[in-house]
Amino acid sequence: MGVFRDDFLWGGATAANQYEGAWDADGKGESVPDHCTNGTHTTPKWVTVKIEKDRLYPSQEATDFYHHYKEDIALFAEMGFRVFRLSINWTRIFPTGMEDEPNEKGLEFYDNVFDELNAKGIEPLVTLSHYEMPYALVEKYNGWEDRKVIDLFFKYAVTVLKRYNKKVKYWLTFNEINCGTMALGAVLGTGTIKGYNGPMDKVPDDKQARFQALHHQFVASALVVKYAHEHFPDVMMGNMIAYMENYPLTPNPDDVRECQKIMEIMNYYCGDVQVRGEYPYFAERYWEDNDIHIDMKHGDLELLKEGTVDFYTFSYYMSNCVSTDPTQTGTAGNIMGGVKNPYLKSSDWGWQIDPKGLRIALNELYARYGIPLMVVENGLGAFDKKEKDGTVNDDYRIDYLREHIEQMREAVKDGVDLMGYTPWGCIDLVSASTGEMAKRYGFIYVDKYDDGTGDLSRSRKKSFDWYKKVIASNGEDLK
Ligand code: BGP
Repeated sequence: MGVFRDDFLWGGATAANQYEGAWDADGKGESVPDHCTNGTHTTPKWVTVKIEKDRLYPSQEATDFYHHYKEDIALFAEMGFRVFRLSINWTRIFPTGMEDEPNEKGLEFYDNVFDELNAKGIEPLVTLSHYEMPYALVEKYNGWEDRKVIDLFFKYAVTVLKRYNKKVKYWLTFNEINCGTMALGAVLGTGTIKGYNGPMDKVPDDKQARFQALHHQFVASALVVKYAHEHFPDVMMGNMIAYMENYPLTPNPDDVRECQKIMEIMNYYCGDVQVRGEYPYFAERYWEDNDIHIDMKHGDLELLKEGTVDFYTFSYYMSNCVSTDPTQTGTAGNIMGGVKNPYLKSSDWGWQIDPKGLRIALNELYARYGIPLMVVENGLGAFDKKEKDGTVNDDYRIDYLREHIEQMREAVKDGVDLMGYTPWGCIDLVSASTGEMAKRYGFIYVDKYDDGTGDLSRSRKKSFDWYKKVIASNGEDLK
């Protein structure tokens, strides 16, 4: 008997906005990432109100899954994938989010993709919204701040659930919904960026709008989960949280309490609503301290109770330290901030590598929620070098993944119910935080570069064969 369940869902994860490309093909509308330029590790990407001719918008072509899906799915099948995580691009189905009728061409595309996956015995795991808000809804409603967006999202979700419920069993409502608790979540998540033209890290931070928007997303998520449960008893509905383990830098109780506060709001606020069906006890104090006033309608709180998820999924890349000492300045990574941990190494993008943190996270989450868990993103964004003979010797990626899988095994032995594992960017795609191609995660290399050049051809990296063995042995052979 192996450690992982026999039906463990091994696979990989992607998102339409970073992978699909074909941003204006077959009637697709513009979504927020189509308005985001490229950036780098040190220069933030921009959001522009208009699409400007002299700028590069990496998501617009991305790595073109739209025209390569058959080839890519064949490669995933060759690795033995049992599941493939992708998102449906809302603007492919409802170009502005506001049409009465869906775009049939967009629906057909996903029919083809799901048929191809099903034919290869790969379960699709579908995220309904992975940072893909229609830009028209940003302009009209300031994104999720306006309650009207709930109905528009519900219409979209019902359309795709009705169409694909026989082809897709596993669904997630919002990717990393808890990004909305952080300033950057205005771009990656709540879409509360109406009229904003500028770098992603300087978006004016409107906490009131973000937390109101989050409330609307919770209601929308619950509505969709409830609808799916009532109409399609075979589907399983999950949430998705960007989970980052945080440690107090010292045993100073001030650091410990500060760390606890960060864990509460960043990691648990959203998960508690989606799994337990109610706002956590600490929410009111947080709203009070931050002058946040949530406008709730009659029936919202009941609905949250009726639309709780069946399984909890999360991304895990790194951990951070928390300190109240103002002289501690070094930040870890470009996405969430935090203070450096003297015991850990970092990736080239400053993300601290912490495999044991994954075991800790799995145990904390299982103790808190007691429902099946799935790690739907994890991986190492790295500079890859293509050798003359075309190979990419990405031993650093293999090491990273091996160490994380080892810790997942420990967590399963601890008693955690873990359903599956889909490493992020199983094929190279555009980075969400920086818009780069140079930050690669894939087992499959895609010939595409930061200046927009490349012939989009696919090739296997060293990690491709390694991961194939891992899957074939159900996680026993990690050598
Ligand atoms: C998560 C997102 C993904 C993905 C990943 C890696 O936050 O859900 O969309 O991109 O992080 O981040 P990055 O692309 O910035 O390296």
